[in-house]
Amino acid sequence: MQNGHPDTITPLTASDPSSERLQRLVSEQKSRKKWLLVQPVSNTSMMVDSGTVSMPLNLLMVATLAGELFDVTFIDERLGDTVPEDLSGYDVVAITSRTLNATKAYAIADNAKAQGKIVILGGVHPTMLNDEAREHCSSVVYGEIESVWTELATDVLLGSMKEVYKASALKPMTNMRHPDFTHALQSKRSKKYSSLIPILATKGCPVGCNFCTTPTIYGKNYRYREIDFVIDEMKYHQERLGKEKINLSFMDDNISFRPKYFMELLEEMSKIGVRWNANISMNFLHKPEVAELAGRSGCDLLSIGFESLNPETLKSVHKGSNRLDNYGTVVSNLHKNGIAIQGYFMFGFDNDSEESFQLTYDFIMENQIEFPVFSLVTPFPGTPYYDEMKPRLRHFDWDKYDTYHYMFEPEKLGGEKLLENFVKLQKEVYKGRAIMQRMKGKPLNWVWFVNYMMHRFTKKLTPEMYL
Ligand code: B12
Ligand code: SF4
Repeated sequence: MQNGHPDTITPLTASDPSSERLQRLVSEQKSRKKWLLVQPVSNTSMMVDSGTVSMPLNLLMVATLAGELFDVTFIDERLGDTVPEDLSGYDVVAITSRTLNATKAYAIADNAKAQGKIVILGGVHPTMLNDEAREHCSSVVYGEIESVWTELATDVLLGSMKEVYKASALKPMTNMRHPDFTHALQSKRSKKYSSLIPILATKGCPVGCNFCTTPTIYGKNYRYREIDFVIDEMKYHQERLGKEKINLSFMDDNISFRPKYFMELLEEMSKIGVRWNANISMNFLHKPEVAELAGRSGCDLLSIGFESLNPETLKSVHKGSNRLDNYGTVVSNLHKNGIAIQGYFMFGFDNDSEESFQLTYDFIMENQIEFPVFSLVTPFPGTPYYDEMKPRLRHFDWDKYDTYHYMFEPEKLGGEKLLENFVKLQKEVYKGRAIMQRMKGKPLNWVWFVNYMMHRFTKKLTPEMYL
């Protein structure tokens, strides 16, 4: 037990021979090997890594496992901390990467490799493009670290690394351990982290949108933790911070994919007084009792991928969870229960026309969407959409894969009209008058502040920024 929180995973079980071997190797270590864990900052020109940043739960999970056997230094470059040029103090350099920071991750990896370190790359981008990533490191971890940890840690101790670590089966998540936040709080700059506490209840999303990496990596799998363990982790944070009203942010791909689990989780959360937000798909949000329970359990905001108001586009990307005739009902159900909506809208599809922008504007204004987020459709490497669009892609510079660069010429609109309308829509939605209309009657809270920041930001936008 740790501060009343049960240690739920037993990675070193006596019954598993590979774990036994790892245990023996650990006990034979003369001194603990030193790991440097890095969250690279991206080189992208847009707002992506600026201001307050969210605590990287992915790298924290790596640190939590590694910290049991090794000495861990945790560097999150997005805080302003930098990786030293001279890495002589470390044995292993392990770096997480998404596509938008892959170039930076590779530069750090190349430097570590040149200094003879064991270099491990993990995260979405190395998983999707492991041949490319292998050029820059000793080993690539495919997917989540938990499923390969015993083998990886053993090989580090033996000094004999494999090129790729890929589990034949995913480990159940039911009793996943809670992350050790002390690693992320090592930095003097950790105050730059958002006050939202990252937490995970489920993993995977079988909806199967063709632009998303989740179905490619985790397939049709949808796993979840025991509700008791999730609640226990929340109580641990309440205790750690000395207050009941803590703000949690679920890192789940789609927290509501299994309605029964979701409703049970919310019922339990409603008893402990936390506030929370999450990504969610629309699959059953049209049912009033779901929004009612979400509100009662402390939900402040839900992030919903509306993506498009064009049924042809939704069909073309296989977004089966979105039914246009439900959009309005979903929004009003949530609003009735005091839940704000972060609505994601994508542009740049072949079916988009000038009318798509007007339709989106009208939808946002009529439904008073509090926090609309606009991005340009980005075929991420490894997804079916990437394979389909590859011959038409304008960029293979990963710094531009931040969803704020125009990736291909959409058939109906052409590039110029796409960007002109994309910029105009953002400016219109975040004009002072439009903000007042969308936010009318809403409580004066951080959502207003975000709108104010977006107002300032969108004023400066030009089509050229997205080229
Ligand atoms: C929650 C989330 C966010 C949150 C929080 C991000 C954060 N601070 O971590 C917010 C809302 C801020 C966000 C923002 C964005 N996101 Co996002 N996000 C996610 C989501 C749904 C879950 C990520 C997560 O934390 N999962 C829980 C952790 C525990 O699991 P994990 O990430 O899979 O990590 C495991 C493994 O990858 C592995 N691992 C990871 N790193 C390492 C490192 C080593 C060394 C090893 C060995 C293993 C390892 O072990 C980990 C533990 O099991 C993912 C989808 C997904 N499943 O990846 C998209 C996803 C990562 N996001 C994506 C995108 C595009 C974005 C944005 C660009 C969107 C935008 N336009 O603003 C920004 C970019 C932010 C940034 N600077 O990186 C894409 C990235 C695609 C790509 N190829 O890069 C994803 C994959 C969704 C998609 N469309 O496919 N995101
Ligand atoms: S609903 Fe969201 S998480 Fe699920 S496959 Fe589609 S984009 Fe990915």
